[in-house]
Amino acid sequence: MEKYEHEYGADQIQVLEGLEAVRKRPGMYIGSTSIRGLHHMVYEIVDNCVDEALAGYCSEIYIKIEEGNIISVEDNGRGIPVDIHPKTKISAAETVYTKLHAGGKFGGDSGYKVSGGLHGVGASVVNALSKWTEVTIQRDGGIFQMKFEKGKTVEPLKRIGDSDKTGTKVRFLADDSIFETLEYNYETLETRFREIAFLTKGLKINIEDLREDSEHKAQFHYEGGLKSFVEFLNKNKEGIHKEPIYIERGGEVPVEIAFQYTTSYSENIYTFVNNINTIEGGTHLEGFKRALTKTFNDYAKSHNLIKEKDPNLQGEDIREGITAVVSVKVKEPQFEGQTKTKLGNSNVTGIVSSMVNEALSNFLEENPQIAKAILEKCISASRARAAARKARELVRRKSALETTTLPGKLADCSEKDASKCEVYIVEGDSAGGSAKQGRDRKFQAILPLWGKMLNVEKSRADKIYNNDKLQPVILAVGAGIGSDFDITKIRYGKVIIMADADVDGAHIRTLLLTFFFRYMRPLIENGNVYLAQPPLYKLSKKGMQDVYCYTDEEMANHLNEMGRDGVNIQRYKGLGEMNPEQLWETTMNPEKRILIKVKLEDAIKADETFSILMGDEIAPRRKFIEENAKYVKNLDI
Ligand code: 28G
Repeated sequence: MEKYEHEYGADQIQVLEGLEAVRKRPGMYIGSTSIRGLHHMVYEIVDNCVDEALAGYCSEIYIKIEEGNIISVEDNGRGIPVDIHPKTKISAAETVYTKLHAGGKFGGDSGYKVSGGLHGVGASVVNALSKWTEVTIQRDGGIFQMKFEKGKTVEPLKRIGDSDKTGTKVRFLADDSIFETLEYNYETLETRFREIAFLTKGLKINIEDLREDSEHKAQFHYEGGLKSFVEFLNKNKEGIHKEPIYIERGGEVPVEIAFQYTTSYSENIYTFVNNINTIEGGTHLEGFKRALTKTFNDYAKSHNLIKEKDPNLQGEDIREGITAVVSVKVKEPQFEGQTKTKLGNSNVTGIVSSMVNEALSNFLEENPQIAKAILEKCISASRARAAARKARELVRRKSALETTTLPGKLADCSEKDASKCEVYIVEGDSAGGSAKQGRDRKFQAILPLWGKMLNVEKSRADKIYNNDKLQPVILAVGAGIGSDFDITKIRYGKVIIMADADVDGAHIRTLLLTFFFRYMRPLIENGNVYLAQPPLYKLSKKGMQDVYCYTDEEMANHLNEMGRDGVNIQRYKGLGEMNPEQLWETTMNPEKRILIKVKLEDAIKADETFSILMGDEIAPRRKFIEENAKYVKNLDI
């Protein structure tokens, strides 16, 4: 009891002021008030269940989206303590829900929450941003309940019944005067809870959508932990060894790692700190990469797979085709980087790398077949990289010699400030011609592409440099590719893909997006890639201005407005059917056009999509196309 002393010392007014601050500046505490922040409300509560699971007391969580966008979360842990502090007369549970705990996740410089250490952080923020919250606790033989409105206690904790079970249940309705929307996206929540289940071996997570017209539910439970995660990530790829390699160590910085090599050429390493996806990597990632490079090189030399005098295999070669998940738990994590998702704690590098060195070298000694298969792939990656370097140098030399470094087909713009410039990558020569005539040549450049594009998913970097379809794109963008890519060198602030609204158009769009995703990812991350949206229909009627429609729905609405009689409907099958003026008016004029920004919401989803669409496996591709048969609406890749 003594240890609560100082925690309960703060007086009640202080507490209320604390939660008022949350309502005044919600973004500081929950990240944003968009749907993103709304989803964070659920994550904050579920995090508390996960903490209880990590402490070893909770094995199952139930999450429900109830009618009216009420969220219900229940765990079978110990239940939040209900004892009342003699001085403040407030229960421990009420304190958790009304006291603003130091260091909101998004607030200022304060520390982040550490899973397994700081129960309840975030619960008061969720409470403050909810119209109402209801907490029900089972423990000490009883059922206890308390209720809040906008963070204020309306019913303090009281015993409402008996129970021999234990656990916590929280229901809340997010405040619609704070959030832009209350419509939770089931898929988003499901994806995150699947991820948490992978990251928390053995934990059962149930999610159910009970809203009208939505019938979804799922249970996630992985005894394999990260090993299952890697199997999941590789489900559409072909492994070069059967099972992921798995490493787990406890201690001061618990580390769990799984990885598997596939026949693909891309490198997919996902890292987590305290279950938070560290998109920008950091010291844990460095440690893992360092150990991979060292251990594989040591093994290759000592087993004569490469000669003693040969140069070492480079990290890049050793990571070709790898899918890995690295998860660490750090007591006081320092997050750095633009989006604060880069681990900074410098001691973590050595901890991870020495652990992986030891475990991996043992593994390779015990599994020489697997070692050989992986190293053969690394060695051929290394050869391809050498060829790619030559090809790249050739491109560079060529461009240094020629008066212009730009591809011949490019019609460049006159503006010199790259941030104001746009390049339209246009499918087909005829559409390219119209675009060249229709554009505003001050700031709009046109690069026509024609013929069959290379599928980068099935090729190595050397092929890409040499490819006559991609080379113009690389040169026009002007910032290199792969690990050489330098976003500060891009020649256009907007790279706009303009393709027909048909199957072929969708195909070329996907090929280009795959290329940008695999070889110019910062371009997507930085929001420089756009899709032009040409109209699907033109409606004309005597005495009225022509109306362009971009969707079927829009057309139906306009037809009703215009009165259907005497309206001529032209369906555009391709960009080539529009004359330069029409193309400018409908698709290129910044005042009128619709541009779709390509966003990288979730790299895991995007990787999955591209390996399904572009990879070797046929069954998942058919399934994906069937499931997404409707014209691609959601362009977050
Ligand atoms: C259902 C939705 C969200 C939770 C617990 C369990 C304990 C706890 C939560 O303690 C207060 C402060 C530091 C110990 C801890 C129970 C120890 C013993 C808990 C949840 C007390 C918070 N018995 N389960 N908080 N600590 N589940 N689920 O919130 O000293 S929060």
